[in-house]
Amino acid sequence: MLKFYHAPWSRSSAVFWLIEELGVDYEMELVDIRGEGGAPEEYRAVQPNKKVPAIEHEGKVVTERAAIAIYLGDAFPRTGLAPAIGDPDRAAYLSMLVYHDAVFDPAICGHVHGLSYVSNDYPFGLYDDLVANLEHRLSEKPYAAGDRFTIADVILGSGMNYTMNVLKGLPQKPAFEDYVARVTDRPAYKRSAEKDAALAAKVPAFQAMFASRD
Ligand SMILES: N[C@@H](CCC(=O)N[C@@H](CS)C(=O)NCC(=O)O)C(=O)O
Repeated sequence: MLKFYHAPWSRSSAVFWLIEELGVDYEMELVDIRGEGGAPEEYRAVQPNKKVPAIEHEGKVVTERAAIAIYLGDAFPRTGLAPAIGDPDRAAYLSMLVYHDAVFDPAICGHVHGLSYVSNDYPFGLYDDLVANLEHRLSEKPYAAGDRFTIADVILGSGMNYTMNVLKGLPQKPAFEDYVARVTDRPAYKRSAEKDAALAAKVPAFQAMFASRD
């Protein structure tokens, strides 16, 4: 049985969506990353930086969201959401999936936190280059890997949805809005979002946050 280490409304929510897309049986272990002192120290034995997501499958632990997404797509190929080796879409699929976590995620964080740098300072390059690249790609083709929905869209769609609509770290460009609307209009996304919101409602940090807004 697949074990999924998760914290609601976090980067592991993309893996939650992915698991719903794949329709695999799993057991969820909630990790309290928002309590006093962060995730419990014992969790470091699973994820060395105490971050979610992580998975355990057939006795092996996989960490880092991009690796988890690639692993799950290859381990559960039935849905065809991971272009296999030899498939012409695999190059763009892997490139965009890893681009999200290696470039998009850190460049957005740097931008939101006011980090000023030149491209060579960090491996993820410039925020403006990222925005231009995404706008170009998503104006040309409907999905991250081209003409079909793949697991790269779960990762990129999840990240863009959050950063554009919640974090406000990505401009509301028509190509971005259309893309996010397209990829989140899937039953698996809606199922995972509903379950994740129910889990988030039980997290004291979110309860306090919402109470303070009332
Ligand atoms: N590089 C990690 C990043 C994951 C990550 O940043 N997770 C955050 C949640 S959004 C976390 O677990 N934070 C808890 C902490 O840092 O203590 C991955 O891609 O899996």
